[in-house]
Amino acid sequence: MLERFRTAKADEIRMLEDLASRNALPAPFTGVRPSLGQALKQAGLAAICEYKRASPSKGDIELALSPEEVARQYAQGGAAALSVLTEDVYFKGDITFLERMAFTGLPLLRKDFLFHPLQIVQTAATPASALLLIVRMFESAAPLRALLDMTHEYGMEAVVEVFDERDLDMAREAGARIIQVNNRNLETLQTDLAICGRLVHQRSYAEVWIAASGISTPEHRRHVASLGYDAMLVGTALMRGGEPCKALQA
Ligand code: IGP
Repeated sequence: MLERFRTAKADEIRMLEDLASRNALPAPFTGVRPSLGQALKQAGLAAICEYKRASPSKGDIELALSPEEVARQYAQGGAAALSVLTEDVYFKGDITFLERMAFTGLPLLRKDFLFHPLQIVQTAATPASALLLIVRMFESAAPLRALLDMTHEYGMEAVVEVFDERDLDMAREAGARIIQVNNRNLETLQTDLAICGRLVHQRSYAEVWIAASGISTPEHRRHVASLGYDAMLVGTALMRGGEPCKALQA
């Protein structure tokens, strides 16, 4: 599946290369980017609430709710940060959602398949505080580090997604400070909450740790909190049923 996600970005990268050749890349956003890392390092388990309209494993999830409406409800529901799927082919996202959800003042995480330097430049033109880098999309730590450094140079943070210990080693070698453990295997799309339990003993307190995917009940939330994670990232369970935030209360 990861290879297909990569291929889906080819047109966008070509478009960015064309803009670059004409010196017409968008200028970096000049407003304030609230720190994601700081927002997640509060006491207790922080919630990163995701605007996710569709996914490859679930198909359409919720197409009727606008990004503005969901951002408003998430902010009211106590989200520490918002995650925004901007990938269009499989997730029906759009990069303009970032701008449309910025009014809450919460840190925004751009969720997409990013592996090319021009995608970092593209993200820097939006109000995103952070962007996702998935270790499995990189062959070694060096190209991952190059994108991480670039992200930091633009005043953004990188959330580095890992699935196993090998990924974690590579994330650290590349200089990652925010680690996201994905319970969903991006090759098979299977979710197993045990993944975030398996890796957590490796956690260092200097890092910010996020548990992501498949968290859908108050029991799941309590489990992730008991493991000592700084934050959980939830999409599907919040988007479903048109009532963002209801699923994880209680
Ligand atoms: C959210 P869920 O199961 O709550 O909808 O999962 C989030 O973890 C998921 O969207 C995600 C993701 C990703 C999507 C995690 N890593 C990488 C696309 C790419």
